[in-house]
Amino acid sequence: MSPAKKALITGITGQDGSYLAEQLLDLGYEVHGLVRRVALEMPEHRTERIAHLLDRITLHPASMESYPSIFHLISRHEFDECYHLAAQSFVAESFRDGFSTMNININGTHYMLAALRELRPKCRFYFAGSSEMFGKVRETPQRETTPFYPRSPYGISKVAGFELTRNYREAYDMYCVSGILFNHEGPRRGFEFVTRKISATVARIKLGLATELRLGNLDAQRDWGHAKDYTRAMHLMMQYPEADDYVVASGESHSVRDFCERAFGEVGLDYEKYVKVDERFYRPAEVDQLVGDSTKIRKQLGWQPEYTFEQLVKEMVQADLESIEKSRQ
Ligand code: F7E
Repeated sequence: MSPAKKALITGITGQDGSYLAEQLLDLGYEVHGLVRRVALEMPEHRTERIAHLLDRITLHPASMESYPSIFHLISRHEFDECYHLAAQSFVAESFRDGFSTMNININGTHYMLAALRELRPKCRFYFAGSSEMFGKVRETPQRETTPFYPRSPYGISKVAGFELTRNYREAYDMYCVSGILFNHEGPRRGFEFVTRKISATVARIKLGLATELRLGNLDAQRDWGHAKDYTRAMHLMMQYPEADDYVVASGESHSVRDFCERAFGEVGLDYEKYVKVDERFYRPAEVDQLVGDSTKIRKQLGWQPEYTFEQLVKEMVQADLESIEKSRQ
């Protein structure tokens, strides 16, 4: 039997990191995670999404802002695959503090690539690209060849990471891929993102704990899928003999308003009675409409999403209802 493959996941405590870690463990991988020191100091708060995996994975403290800490970690383990998911990923926050978003997202990616090149040039590298790179879209639907036009410091940082990843692939003959993932959600999504803000507030309203939901632009349209399907796509990309870039998307676009309507409908309520538009949640520059064309990954790698939009919304609302009810017992 060949030895288990060793994978390193940066951002393992996040939504995608936690699903990916589960999937890699199921496939027999030895899973390592790079985490901030503070996560190890307060595991009950910072590692909630991977609490059920802690006895099966190895966590290493390091910082995306420190090349020596990344170098040190990579020098000590012969990783076969590295999934670089760590980032400041909240677009609105990137307008408030573009400098730290750029620093973590661009330099962090560069440090990972540079350390791998120096120490483990055979290790495969995955970069978490984003549909935010398309921004003010140049064509619809967006595919791998669509030009980028980012509309936020976050989007700009992802374009830089994408280009760095491509450049390491071409200049140093390293196996480096980028997944251009459209929005992907689920019950483990952070509360600041619109889908989870909606599902959590719907559950609170239904259970009498809240009376309204304040949102920004209800007309923004996104191509929403389930994070579990998208982390499966990350692994698939890394198994193909040649490194390449792929769009991962459902191909369906829905507005924030549609999401509200369906989520409130799930508990028998009319969203129009509860949703209030609040200027504070508008962004200085918006990405109005995204919809992806994922023909390439579907044809080349046989990827197919298992969740529909309707199932996604239902699962998120039900999970929030259950978790509030459980916390009340
Ligand atoms: O916003 C609108 C908001 O914050 C979606 C990240 O994972 O996906 C995500 O980025 C839309 C925007 O996600 C509120 O203006 C209205 O048009 O859930 P979001 P995002 O910005 O699309 C991409 C692919 C990534 O890579 C990112 O890392 O919803 N919206 N009202 C609101 N958004 C939020 N957060 N809160 C509101 O109250």
